[in-house]
Amino acid sequence: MSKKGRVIQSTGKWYKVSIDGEIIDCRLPGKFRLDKREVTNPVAVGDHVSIKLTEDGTGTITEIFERKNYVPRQATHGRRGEQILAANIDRAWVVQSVRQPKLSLGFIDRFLVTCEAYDVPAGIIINKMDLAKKHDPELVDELIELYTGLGYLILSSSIYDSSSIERLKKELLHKTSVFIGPSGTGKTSLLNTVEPGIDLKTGEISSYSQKGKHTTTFARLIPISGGGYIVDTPGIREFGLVQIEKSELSLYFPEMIEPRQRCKFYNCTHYHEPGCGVVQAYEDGNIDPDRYNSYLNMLESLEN
Ligand SMILES: Nc1nc2c(ncn2[C@@H]2O[C@H](COP(=O)(O)OP(=O)(O)OP(=O)(O)O)[C@@H](O)[C@H]2O)c(=O)[nH]1
Ligand SMILES: [Mg+2]
Ligand SMILES: [Zn+2]
Repeated sequence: MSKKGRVIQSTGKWYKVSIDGEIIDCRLPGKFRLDKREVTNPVAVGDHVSIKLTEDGTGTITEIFERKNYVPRQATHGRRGEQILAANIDRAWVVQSVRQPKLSLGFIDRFLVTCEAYDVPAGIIINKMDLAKKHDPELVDELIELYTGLGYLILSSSIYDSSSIERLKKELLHKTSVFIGPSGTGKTSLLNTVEPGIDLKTGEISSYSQKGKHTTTFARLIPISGGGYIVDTPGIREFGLVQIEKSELSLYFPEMIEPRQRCKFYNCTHYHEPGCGVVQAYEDGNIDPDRYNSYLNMLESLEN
């Protein structure tokens, strides 16, 4: 008998598929692995699938339905292709902490570019605001102004500040959301606070490196009360940018869309070329220096 469900967890060979609330452990036939060479995981958390039940109570995935969208990152460990972090997502959140571990603007911008390129609405969470010191509050205010101006949703939060949790909860309701960020920024803690009772494992920060210890080890889709789902993902050190044409990178920076139309060369990379509208906009103070710096770092990392 064939049934439709949603993949809520994937751990190597086995996939947990939720079918009207019932969870079935499923296998994936080898042919799906051969079909899609460019991705390292043919089925991802959030995928809608058909399964066939087997006699022992497990199942076999027989069909993967077309994805509305997905969040990819460049595969790590020298593997070619991309890894799908989560599929069929209404909003992908990059979770950073103001301290422990320290904030990475490069991570945020690579994440946002990827979301732009893959049509995933993005949001930014700056967590652990209770640990803010010295100039941190002003810095976060500046980030909120910058990214809001670019059209992104950005929230500051602390698991000890209930109003920030209520604000976040409102954005998560009736949506499938995913939390992505470095280890230790509080992705799982936020989820536990938004949805008390699920009691997922969280981990200490290493006092030596001030980084997380990779407590969450596999992505998992969790239903939230009132409606909606959150995908908690394992911490990632770097958010590897997927392959994008160098001359197209600026299409994924909202503030460059208009000025790039004034570039003298159609394949301008907005770096060394004469008559560049983007460099002009930067020199006129209309593009934030940190964002332009992120752009140049990404440009350098791309192959073509
Ligand atoms: N002070 C403070 N600590 C927090 C906050 N959120 C999380 N933490 C702490 O940060 C540590 C790491 O939290 P986790 O939720 O495990 O972080 P994670 O992002 O899920 O980490 P990985 O699963 O390794 O990717 C835990 O000790 C949490 O208690 C916060 O808002 N403020
Ligand atoms: Mg976690
Ligand atoms: Zn240009």
